[in-house]
Amino acid sequence: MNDVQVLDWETRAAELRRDGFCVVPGVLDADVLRRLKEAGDDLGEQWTKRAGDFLRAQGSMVSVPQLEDPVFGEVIAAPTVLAIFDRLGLDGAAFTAGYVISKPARSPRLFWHFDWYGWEHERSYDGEPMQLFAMYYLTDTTRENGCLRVIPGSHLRRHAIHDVMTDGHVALSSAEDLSRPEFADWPEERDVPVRAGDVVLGDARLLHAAHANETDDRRSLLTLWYHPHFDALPQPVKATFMTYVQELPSAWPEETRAAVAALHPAYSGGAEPLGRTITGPRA
Ligand SMILES: O=C(O)CCC(=O)C(=O)O
Repeated sequence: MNDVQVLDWETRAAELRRDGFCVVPGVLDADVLRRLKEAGDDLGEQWTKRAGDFLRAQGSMVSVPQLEDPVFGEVIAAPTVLAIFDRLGLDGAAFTAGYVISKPARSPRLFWHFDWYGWEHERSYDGEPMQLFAMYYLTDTTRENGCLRVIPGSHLRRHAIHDVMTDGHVALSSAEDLSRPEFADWPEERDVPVRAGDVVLGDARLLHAAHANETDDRRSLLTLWYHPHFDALPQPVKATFMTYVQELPSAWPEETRAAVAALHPAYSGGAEPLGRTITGPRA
């Protein structure tokens, strides 16, 4: 992992709070990127062979227990990543879950959604993120191969998409009806093309989607979920995040497993986890 040189961390920190996302360039070094890309593309290929069009809109959703190459664990627990959180004022982050999402060549767009389901808790409506995604795209991304799209500010402000969203992505995942509003172009949206090895950090409440992959190459990414200031979070939120934790692959070396396990949240109080809700911001 590279020692990241961002001169203006304050600007990045302000963007993340205001827009709901920011990009930190050049985080993965060439060797880690090559290993991640090989392993990520391979998992995506296996998924496509096995599952065919299941989750056509996403491409694949391969979770941590299946990420057997140790490089995934190395990236999850990399001191560089934790140092980035610290520089953004998001220290004390716990790690719960991760996925390889891999769009095959010539696959449809991903629908608008957020990764936050704790809207039942009042803290969802104030500024600070309780969950962040860290997305590492493993190829350079463009509009043509399915770069990320976001609606800046939608982590805190209500958007028309929030009024049509439904839970359960079954109909959306099969991408059968691309005329649905969850697949639409919206005037406020912004493309987030990146270089392979950059990391996109986003507030889990942010509305995001991806363009179709219209190229002949696979477009893979690793997305990881972190929870800054875990120890200070409300108890029901902590209890919820405990339910997100995924088993670590037994194929990882003990050292890698221990480094990731040290980032897992710890909560033993009696609070009930929050119900899964998709309310979205109020105003
Ligand atoms: O496939 C992408 O580019 C976006 C992935 C995504 O939306 C997610 O991880 O929630």
